[in-house]
Amino acid sequence: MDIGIVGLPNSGKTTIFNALTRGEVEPTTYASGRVEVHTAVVNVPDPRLDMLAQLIKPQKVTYAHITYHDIAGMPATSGALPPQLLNLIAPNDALVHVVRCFHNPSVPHPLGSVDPARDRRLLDEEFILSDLAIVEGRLERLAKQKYKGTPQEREHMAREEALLQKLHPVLAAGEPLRTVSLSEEEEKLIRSYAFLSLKPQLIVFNIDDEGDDPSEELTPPWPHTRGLALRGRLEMELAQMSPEEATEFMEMFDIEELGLNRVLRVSYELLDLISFFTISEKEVRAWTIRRGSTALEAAGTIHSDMARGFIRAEVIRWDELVRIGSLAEARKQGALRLEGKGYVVQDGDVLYIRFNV
Ligand SMILES: Nc1nc2c(ncn2[C@@H]2O[C@H](COP(=O)(O)OP(=O)(O)OP(=O)(O)O)[C@@H](O)[C@H]2O)c(=O)[nH]1
Ligand SMILES: [Mg+2]
Repeated sequence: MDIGIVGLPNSGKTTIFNALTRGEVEPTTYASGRVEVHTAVVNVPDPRLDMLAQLIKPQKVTYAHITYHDIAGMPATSGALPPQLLNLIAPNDALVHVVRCFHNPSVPHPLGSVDPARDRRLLDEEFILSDLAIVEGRLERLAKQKYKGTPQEREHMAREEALLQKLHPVLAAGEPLRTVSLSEEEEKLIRSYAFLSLKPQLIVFNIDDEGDDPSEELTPPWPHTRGLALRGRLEMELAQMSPEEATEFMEMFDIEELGLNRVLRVSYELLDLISFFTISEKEVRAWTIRRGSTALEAAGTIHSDMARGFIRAEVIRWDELVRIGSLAEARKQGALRLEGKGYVVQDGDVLYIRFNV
């Protein structure tokens, strides 16, 4: 899964990126204005996987992971987003939108003052306008093309046009596409446009060490939108400490949970993701899928052959397996359930896929 970190210049994107990835990219003290991106892969900590690994003692333990991209170069004034920037934001599954709340006279704000409500709105409006331009461009082209092509192509274009006409007034009213509830089929129809205002968004309010949490007040009530406050600079320092130092520091500042773990947890909720596990002597591994995915889809996540030759899945909850001690023993006791293609995988399931290719 890919998450893009976006925000106005000097909002603290690189600082938050470092906090989330334990990275050491130099945060700049001036708006760079250059379009650039830093990327890092982060393991998703999972005590359930740790316990399975203790039990099985495999050669290798593989955590689920999230790839974060720190995307710099957002213009601070409204206007069309440069295509180069759009191309970097569009492929992400979700966005972390960093909003500056911290005060620091040595870090200039591109608009001259710290105003998180305004900044939050500004960037969301950019995304909405960018989507609106795509919708309008496409509607114009469809109007010219719709009498061309095979009946099938025409039918497809008619459906697309109807959907875009439904989305247009939403964007024109300044609302993001996240507020529209779309059927699976509708989602598919517009997937290739990678609309920015459709992406699930986690708004990170980057607050001072002593700042209050403004997230409740400033997070818009949109679906697939969450807000949380992070003390960016402090979290970056924490992420770069040894675990012992960090624990001591967290006690001192009364911090219950590292920001990077909070962000991971909320990202999973926001994207409606769950984990399942596979185990063997070689590897104990966590996988990420959307809630509601079937055993067949889970198999496809592991390997396309497994989905193609799917016979059945043997399933057991992770804690049940830890209690029993091994897959072989669970099988003997009849504790492994046999499930077919359509079984809806549950968070924490251990799957053993039987397949034949
Ligand atoms: N006091 C304080 N300063 C911060 C905080 N977060 C970032 N800064 C400082 O603000 C400056 C800019 O931070 P960056 O993380 O580089 O911001 P950015 O959004 O990546 O900036 P660009 O990439 O240039 O758009 C740096 O000097 C940071 O040290 C914070 O939470 N508190
Ligand atoms: Mg930066």
